[in-house]
Amino acid sequence: MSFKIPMTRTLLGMAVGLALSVGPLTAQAQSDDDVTMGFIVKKPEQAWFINEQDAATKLGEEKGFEVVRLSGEDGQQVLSAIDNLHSQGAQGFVICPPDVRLGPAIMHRAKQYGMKVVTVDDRFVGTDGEPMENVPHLGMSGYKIGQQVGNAIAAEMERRGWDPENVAALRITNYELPTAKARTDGATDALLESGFKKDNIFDAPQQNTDTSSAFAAASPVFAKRGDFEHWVIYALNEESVLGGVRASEQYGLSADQVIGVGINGSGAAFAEFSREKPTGFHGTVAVSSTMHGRQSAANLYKWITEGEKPPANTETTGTLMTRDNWKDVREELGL
Ligand code: FCA
Repeated sequence: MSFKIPMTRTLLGMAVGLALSVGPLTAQAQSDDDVTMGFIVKKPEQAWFINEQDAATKLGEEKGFEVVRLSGEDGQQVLSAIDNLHSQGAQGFVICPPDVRLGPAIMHRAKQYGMKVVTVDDRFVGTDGEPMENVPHLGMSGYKIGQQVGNAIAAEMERRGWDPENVAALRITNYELPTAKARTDGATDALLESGFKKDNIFDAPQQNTDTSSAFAAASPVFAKRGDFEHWVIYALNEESVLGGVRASEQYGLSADQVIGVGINGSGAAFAEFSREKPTGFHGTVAVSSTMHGRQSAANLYKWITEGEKPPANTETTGTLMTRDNWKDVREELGL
């Protein structure tokens, strides 16, 4: 008699366990209150990524799932972050990888743990050099946003009455990252269409996607091309454009000689617009990092709980933000 109750419990437990592992609905799904996901970012100190992680965490609080915020500044760190997530019982993670070519290695590790993966901002590239279409992605529509940058620069050049013959462009490039190339290509094409001189575009290849790598890349270009009085500056993001603008200042160019237009619309731009005097940082195409963080986490949550795989690729758009309208745009985009 005395063994009956524990026996029943064991059988019940087995039945539940079985249903969870092989039941038609539950094979993919989890009960809502035990979902844990990671949110791994390549640059945890940058405002863009802090905001994305904040937005995902907030959604988790609303919906009742846990978000573990992790840094993945190189391949080794990403793989340990995945191990760490596994030990915390996570069912998947959102990631902006430090190098898109790590995609296959990251997916290999995630598969070992049965984790679901979605990328945000920087899309994995497979061994064939093509985007990994089977990993759901959400990111900027890089080329279009780049065109917005180019158009904004062209409009400001016209407003200032600059003659394109005498204007140089500092193009800070990162061709290892496809979204970065798409963005600077879009800006270049828009500038050329507006009548910008192709020969006046000078490249500054940066090693990373931050301000210091852009500063280091930009300085020698200004030093070599002292013959130009007017400069425009563009790059994959505002952090990098700011590096270019700081280098132009160090070289002795003033705010009215420089038109820098970035991309992101994060704390880095707000700090610049809040300065008492304008700088060469004219504007930035703002994209909602809040939406990127929230939506990618929502997509993964739905995949974990309902078994619905997110769309292969979601592309987001941007709005030009300048010293004049930045507070309004910030509010509109929920930043
Ligand atoms: C890349 C850039 C970030 C941000 C993001 C959307 O990861 O490095 O600054 O622009 O895309």
